[in-house]
Amino acid sequence: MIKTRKIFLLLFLFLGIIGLQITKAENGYRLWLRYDKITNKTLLNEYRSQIGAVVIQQDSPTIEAAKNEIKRGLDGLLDISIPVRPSVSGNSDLIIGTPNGSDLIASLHLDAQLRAINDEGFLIEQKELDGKTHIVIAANSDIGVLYGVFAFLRRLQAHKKIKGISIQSEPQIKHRLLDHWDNLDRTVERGYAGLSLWQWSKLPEYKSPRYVDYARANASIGINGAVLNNVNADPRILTEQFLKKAAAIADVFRPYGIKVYFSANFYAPKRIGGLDTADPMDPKVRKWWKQKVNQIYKYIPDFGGFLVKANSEGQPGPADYNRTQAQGANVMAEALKPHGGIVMWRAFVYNAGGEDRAKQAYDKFVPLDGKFDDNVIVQVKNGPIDFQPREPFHPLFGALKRTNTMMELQITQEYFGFSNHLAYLGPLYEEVLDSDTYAKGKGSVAKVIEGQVYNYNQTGIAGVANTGNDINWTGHPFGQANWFVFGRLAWDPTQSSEDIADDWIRMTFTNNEKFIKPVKGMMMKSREAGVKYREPLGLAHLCIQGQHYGPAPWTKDMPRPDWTAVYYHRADSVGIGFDRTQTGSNAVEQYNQPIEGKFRQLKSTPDKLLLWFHHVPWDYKMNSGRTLWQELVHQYYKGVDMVRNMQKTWDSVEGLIDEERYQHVKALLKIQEKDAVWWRNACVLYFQTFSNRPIPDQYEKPAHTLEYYKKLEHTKYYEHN
Ligand code: BDP
Repeated sequence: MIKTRKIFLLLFLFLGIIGLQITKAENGYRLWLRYDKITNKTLLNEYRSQIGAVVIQQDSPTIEAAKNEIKRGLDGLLDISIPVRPSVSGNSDLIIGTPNGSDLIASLHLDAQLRAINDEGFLIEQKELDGKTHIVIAANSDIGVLYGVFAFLRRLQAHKKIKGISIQSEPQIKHRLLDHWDNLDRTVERGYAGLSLWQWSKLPEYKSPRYVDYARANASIGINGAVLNNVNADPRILTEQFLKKAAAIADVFRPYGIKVYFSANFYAPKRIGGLDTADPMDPKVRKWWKQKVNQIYKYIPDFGGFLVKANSEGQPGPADYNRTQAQGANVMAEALKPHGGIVMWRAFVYNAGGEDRAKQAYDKFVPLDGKFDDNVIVQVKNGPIDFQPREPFHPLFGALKRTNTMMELQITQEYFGFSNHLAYLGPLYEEVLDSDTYAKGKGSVAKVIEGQVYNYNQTGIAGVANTGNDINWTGHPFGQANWFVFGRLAWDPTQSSEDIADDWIRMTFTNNEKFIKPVKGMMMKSREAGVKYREPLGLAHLCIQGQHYGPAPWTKDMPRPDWTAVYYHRADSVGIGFDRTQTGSNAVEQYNQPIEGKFRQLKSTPDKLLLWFHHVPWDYKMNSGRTLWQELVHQYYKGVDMVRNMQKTWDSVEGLIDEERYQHVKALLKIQEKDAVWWRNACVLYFQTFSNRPIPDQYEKPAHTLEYYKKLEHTKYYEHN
């Protein structure tokens, strides 16, 4: 009896330990930089035999960061204390450095290979030295070394072979930034993961350790800049008081290759400078910007520059003085130029009651081509309206031949269910980057922003951040994937978002194929699901105005027509959709042939953009054989089904990862399912009032009336969830 009890006890203990191993509590703080011990014994031994020591012969704050990271990573993954030494150990080692800083690296004959990559690039190569096989991480600069270290650790985290390794990698885009829409009071515009990371009231004295982890995360995916404050900019960020605080943040970021930028308010010369004008052609104003910029560089010697939202959604700008956008941008560019700083001038400019909002940025900026200084980059959102779940690519990509043009993507899920919904945005980013502009024959949007089409001397890409002070940084555990994929694509836009998802899952959750395969499948479909239950077939902006979470396709009578839903969908008894052909706004003319021709014709417009470009009759026969009305209903129902399938997928992986994150995602998927049904029912019932056609019998009937859904608009999104 006693014996059996003992056996049971031992068994319980054993199971307990196993359970603990699998379900070790995870709060998501470590993001994708978890360096837990590799549990696959063979692989572990292989790695251990391939990396006896780390050899570093040089020093600098960035090399120090690389050293700390590689040690932290290897100690964790290999579960040993890896020696870091200035000379080879006699075994197989990992040799890290630049030819200028390390004689060892200089002796390895990597010159030709290093010449072939740019300053931020790196090589990871296997090399023989005195009969031993070593792995070398080499770069032209210290920051390249750090990027190489992160790339190497990523391979180990993803259990990839390192035998015979040979990698050359360099960023294709120069400025790779996160734009934080963070206010100085720490609220975050369109932020759904808590308060701003920047603790302004404690700076510069207290530098939260979180700033280092933020910098590590960014450096690990190649992000090299952060705009600290909201584009709807508080001019006080430019006062000395805040410069001191921002300088403290910049000091923390510097070793990680991250430059600090500010959103600048165009009226700063008036609001904080005491001038009576902000006219960019006024000599006093020009002098003010010069002095202000000089002052900034005293505090932050490697300051990156300004991001500016001007004459848009109530922000001041040069038009207030009858000056052009270029004149506005150049006054700041002129001040920044001697210091090497840049201006990212947003093309997100549109007037109330003007022409089709989708046309306005192109119409405003194309005539200014060539008028911007060469350290200005015009920053263009991925689509012509505003970060909708699906838009065609912005026609400004490829239209500016003599003006640097960069892209702005949204990582925060303003139109994608905030941090409540799972939407992997990699496929959205990939879709726009891969679109052919035909600016100079076939060639993608990515090539334009890489500067390969028109030889831009400054290139850039920015993502509106989804970070906040939530313990897991992004609210939804899968929100981290959007930060990750943004950085990876910014480094190299030709990568596949699916491969990046694969890396992310392995690093963030597990290398267990039983988990990876279904979860990757779920991620890859999640953006499309979000499109279908919200705005299928090229519809846009059907959300509740202001907050943008739930559906309100009936919205009209707002102060600005282009802030209403009816402006975008134009449903009537004949059909639905925005006619952007010659019979409508003719926005299609802004695209190059053959894209223009394709979008102009109903027949050749892809279903997914149909109602973006055409007003289509309800009985129009779609490619599927369904009528437009039936197809619209089908898409909405399909969107909900896809979310239900995501739930099933998630249920099927229970036990394969930690309980904490598993349950978190499960609960959020429940909310997402409820919301998807809400979107579907509200939209289908509303559009039915125009189509006057039935919801086919095979579909579940909406649980409530249209009136019910209309009322939900007036409760806060967090009340009815
Ligand atoms: C819109 C957001 C608004 C931003 C604006 C922008 O709703 O909060 O200020 O974009 O990009 O989508 O300036």
